[in-house]
Amino acid sequence: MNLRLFGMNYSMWTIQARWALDHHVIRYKYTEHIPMITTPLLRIVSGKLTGNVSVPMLIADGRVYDDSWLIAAYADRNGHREKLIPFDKVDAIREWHDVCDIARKANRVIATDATAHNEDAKRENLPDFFPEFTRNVLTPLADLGVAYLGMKYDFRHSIIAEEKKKVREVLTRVRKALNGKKFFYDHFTYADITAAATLQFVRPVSDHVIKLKPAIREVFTQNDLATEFADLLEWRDGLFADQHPEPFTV
Ligand SMILES: N[C@@H](CCC(=O)N[C@@H](CS)C(=O)NCC(=O)O)C(=O)O
Repeated sequence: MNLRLFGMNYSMWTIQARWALDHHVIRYKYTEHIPMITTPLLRIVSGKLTGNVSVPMLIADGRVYDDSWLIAAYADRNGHREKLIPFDKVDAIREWHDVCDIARKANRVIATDATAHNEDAKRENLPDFFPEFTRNVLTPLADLGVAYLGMKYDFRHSIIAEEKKKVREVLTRVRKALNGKKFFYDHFTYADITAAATLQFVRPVSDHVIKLKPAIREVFTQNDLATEFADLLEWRDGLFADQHPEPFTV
């Protein structure tokens, strides 16, 4: 079977989709999406010529799965390892996906804002095919990228403190539900994956698992929340060590 996954290797949504596929040892050809630049390619492969297209996007059996939840469900239907979304917990786990999505979206606002104020991160964000000597003159392009994301997700006027409050509320719920345990439920499920992926933009997981350029790592790190939720970061690192010790293949 020929599976193709489009994603952004650092993105919280891509991480959770890939983790679900990897859990079930489902192989796929991975293509890195570069906002604006590979959008036409996404449109062609998905047949979605207008409206928003987003990653992760899985093309399997001639079908398009353009949402991390749908990809996790696909992995569960087609894989043979323990279910990540067991039938008796679909609603509860979907709720964790939605609750964590609030924090992921807030994290995206915070990280994009941090990128807008960090020239090195903007330079590092430029696609790799631009040679080093062109990068300084190309930062306006990176600015355009930041403005594009701002427009797409309409967060030009968001206030960072309010976004942090949303993340804090979600992480407090996660902490309460985990209550010092290894998993949300009696075994590893997608609820653990979705919460762990959300923490990528509080403090990214080690370079060994997902390699990031230094300034990008910096703008994805929120020192205040990382200190406040150090216990959850420790849990997340343990979960990766246990359940996804190998790097995500690029
Ligand atoms: N509902 C989607 C949301 C995915 C999403 O927001 N993807 C963003 C990642 S930051 C995206 O595709 N951005 C690419 C672009 O704007 O071109 C899911 O859960 O998979």
